[in-house]
Amino acid sequence: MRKITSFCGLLLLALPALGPAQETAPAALPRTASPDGAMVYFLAPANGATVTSPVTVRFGLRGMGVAPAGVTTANTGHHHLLIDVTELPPDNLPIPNDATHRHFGAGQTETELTLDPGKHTLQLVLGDAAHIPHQPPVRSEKITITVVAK
Ligand SMILES: [Cu+2]
Repeated sequence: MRKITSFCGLLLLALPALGPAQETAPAALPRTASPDGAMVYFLAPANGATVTSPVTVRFGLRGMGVAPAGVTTANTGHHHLLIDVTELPPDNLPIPNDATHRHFGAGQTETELTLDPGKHTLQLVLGDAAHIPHQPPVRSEKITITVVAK
């Protein structure tokens, strides 16, 4: 009898704690601040350019520094190149890592892209040590290029 009573007491203590926790969304991941005026942009190709594949893409960054993924030095990040992405990934989660969301986690500032002939869009997003966009996000304009056969 005594055992049952104390078990019930534990349940009563535990239930109120479980209730609200189930209703709240998962805790937001910590964001890394970006400084005022930070900007990322394409050094090449130019918006509207007609190019042949492979395309040399050069990333520019102003007001911040490039650091490999995992480095938490203030005001640094690494480049991410979004290829033909119509909907930006969420700013509060790590940027997806797939064929259309390329990570340059070694601190690279350019790449050679193989693209099919046709129109393509490119956009850069800086990510922090954990691949999460900064707060506020540091994103380039989305550029459109036309790839033609050689
Ligand atoms: Cu990344």
